[in-house]
Amino acid sequence: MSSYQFNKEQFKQEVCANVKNLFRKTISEATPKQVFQAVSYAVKDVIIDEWIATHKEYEKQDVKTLYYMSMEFLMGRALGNNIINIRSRDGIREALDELGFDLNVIEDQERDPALGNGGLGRLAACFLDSLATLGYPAYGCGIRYKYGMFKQKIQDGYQIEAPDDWLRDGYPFEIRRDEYAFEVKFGGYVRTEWRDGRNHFIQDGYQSVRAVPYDMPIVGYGNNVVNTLMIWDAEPINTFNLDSFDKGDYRNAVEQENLAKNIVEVLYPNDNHYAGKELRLKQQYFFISASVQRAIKKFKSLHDDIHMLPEKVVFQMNDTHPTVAVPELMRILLDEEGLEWDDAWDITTRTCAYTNHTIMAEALEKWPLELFSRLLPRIYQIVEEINRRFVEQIRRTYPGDENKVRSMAIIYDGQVKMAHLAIAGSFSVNGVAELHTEILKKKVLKDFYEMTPEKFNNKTNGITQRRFLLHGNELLANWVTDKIGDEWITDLPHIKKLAIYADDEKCQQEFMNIKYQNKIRLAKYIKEHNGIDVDPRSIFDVQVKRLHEYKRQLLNILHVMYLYNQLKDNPEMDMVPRTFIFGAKAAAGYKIAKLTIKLINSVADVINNDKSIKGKIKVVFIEDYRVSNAEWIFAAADVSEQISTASKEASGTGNMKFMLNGALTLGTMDGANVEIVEEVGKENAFIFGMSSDEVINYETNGGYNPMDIFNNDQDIRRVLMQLINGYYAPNNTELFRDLYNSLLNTLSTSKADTYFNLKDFRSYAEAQKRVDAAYRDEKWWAKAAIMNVACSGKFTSDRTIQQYVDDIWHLDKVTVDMDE
Ligand code: DL6
Repeated sequence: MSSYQFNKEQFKQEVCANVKNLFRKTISEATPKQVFQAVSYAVKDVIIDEWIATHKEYEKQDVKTLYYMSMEFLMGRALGNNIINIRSRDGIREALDELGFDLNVIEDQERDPALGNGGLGRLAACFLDSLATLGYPAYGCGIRYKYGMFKQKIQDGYQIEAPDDWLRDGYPFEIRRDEYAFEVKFGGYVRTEWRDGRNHFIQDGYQSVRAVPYDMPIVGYGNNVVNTLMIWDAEPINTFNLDSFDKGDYRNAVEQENLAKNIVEVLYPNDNHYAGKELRLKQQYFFISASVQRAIKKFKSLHDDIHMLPEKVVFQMNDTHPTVAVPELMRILLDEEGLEWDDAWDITTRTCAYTNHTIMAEALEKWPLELFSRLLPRIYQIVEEINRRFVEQIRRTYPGDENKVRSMAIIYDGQVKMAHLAIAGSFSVNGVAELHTEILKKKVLKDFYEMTPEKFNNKTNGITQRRFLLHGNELLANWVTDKIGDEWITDLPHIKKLAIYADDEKCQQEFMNIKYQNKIRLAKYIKEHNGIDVDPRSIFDVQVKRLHEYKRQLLNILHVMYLYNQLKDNPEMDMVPRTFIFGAKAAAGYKIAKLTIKLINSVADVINNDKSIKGKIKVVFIEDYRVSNAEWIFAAADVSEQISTASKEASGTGNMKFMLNGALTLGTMDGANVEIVEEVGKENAFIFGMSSDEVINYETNGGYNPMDIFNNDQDIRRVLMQLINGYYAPNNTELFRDLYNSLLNTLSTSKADTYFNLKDFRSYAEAQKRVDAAYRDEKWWAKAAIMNVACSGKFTSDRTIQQYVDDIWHLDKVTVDMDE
């Protein structure tokens, strides 16, 4: 347990001194923003000692270290989380009170570090929290994007993207580590030199950048352990390249400067979609080369024999984005360490492991050979050789079966297939939920699974309860602790003990009252941000996640339109008032997704302003959905919409956050929903729709004809007609034509209703009816909600991390004692 003893007076003094030193002000003159900075530095002061001690301990014990490589870390705000993890929230709240500030207001000053798009990046952040809390030596390796995930503004119902200048006021928790800067080379050509009895491969005529890491502390909960997230910034090698000027090579000097500036400029805002941009490949190689170099340098500072690398280092590749780690490690082992190929390959394939996060074909990274070889000439040579040997292995395993080569080769059809490279170069390949892993094995990666079944394993995702309950929902967290003690904070399965209270009427009331308070908090937020009055006694029915066709926000809003039609036909219809809440960012270039946002807002406009329905339905689109407002949204939700087309959502993690906060899942049997239902029981959720087998069956046999449904179901037909008759866009009847076409247009070459919205519509509407009926029975609902919280134990990222450690990483736990 933490030996840090919070001292209120000392803390207050430090905050005042920071305000003075940073801003030349007294505390009473300081703005909340300035106090945020001052408090953050005071907290960092505590963290720093533990950070130093942790790394000393790691060195002393010569630990095996994980490098979790990810293009994305969706960290969310650090201050509140750090305060919780050093276990000083009450003390700091009191200290700030005495200084005349409210901790919530101060926390609210921090810009969300949003260096990620959605699930994949947030998972990485949860993993770092769990690694530190469990005491495992680990680095996160990523990019210090100047602009993170864009800020979303809604104007006239449309999404507008604004830059996320998160570093504008400086970020108090980061530390620049100039001493760990590395050079990363791009382009040029490779020449060979025979020296010392072997060929040396030398990259010439290249452009390069200097990668400089910024370290961020990752604070374990109450255990003195502080790990590091290293995010890389890029700088020109020489800011003013005199040498180039002298040679008249002005162009090259400017290009190197631009390269450095561009590389870390912005996070690509695509989720589950590969855009194939050259700059993206540069970003990938940039942070991977720097991270691998740093890992090797650190390893060599402690060990003489490079063959020991797999015993001391493991690289986990978060999706295929970091896959150049495989050839980059090979390059270092071959070219810098002078190893033979077989030796280098053995070390590499015992060091690298790969996590797959999607089966969506459009997310698969395939780099054109021309681009890949031009940008990374030496890496390309190595990939060619990896491929040559891998194809030989395929042919040896399946003599005469060229189909296997076609489906498994790393280089094929003029492209480098990153998933194939990742699998060939890794000792472990995992999916992120049981169903997802089964689909990988049986379908998407079937050939690889058959050839090397021992590599494949499942690691169902998880979330950190410390952010998503302890921090995000203080009322419920305190209630849980009152009932069962606080072990759940570091051992979530303990929360099962709550089950005995599920039938207790007093507890049910307490629980529902907490939910009600959280709904009031969210209703206020909605009033402030959207100007919409919502009734906290209505059912809060929430779908917050990235906007993607497979996640089917369209199905949700079509159902709202249908419900509204019913109400219009029969204004006295008996229904529990419902507030449909959406929050979603769409990739800037994803037209149909952006149009869906516009549709949601247009439907909201019509429905929210229709007095005749007496407020029975409200529709709210929360602008700029992000980690910080997500915490409030989960806390206030009654219904968790997890309605992706079965087989498409690899896991989902929002589903787990809702469950932990006592929302009931309304969902398909997809991703981790399957496991949620296994834990809580089908009777405590609302399940609908086709199974993944049914979906895959349709897909293999050419889809289905949505026109049949259109022609036979009058309610659906009416809703669809409203997309093109100006019902929700009186001034532009064609506005939603593309959405209509995406569902029905059988004349176009692309298939209609790829994601089976219409096919699942009736089953969804029927499940929604069950929600309505169930909510009327307050006791039943309270019991089911408590059962959801009680059964959420499996979904902690602490469990996921422990499984990675046991099956893949084999790290040792370290304890850090501050009293030594
Ligand atoms: O594993 C984290 C998260 C899953 O929960 C989601 O189901 C999945 O869609 C997401 N995958 C990606 C893939 N991105 N790319 N490329 O974000 O991963």
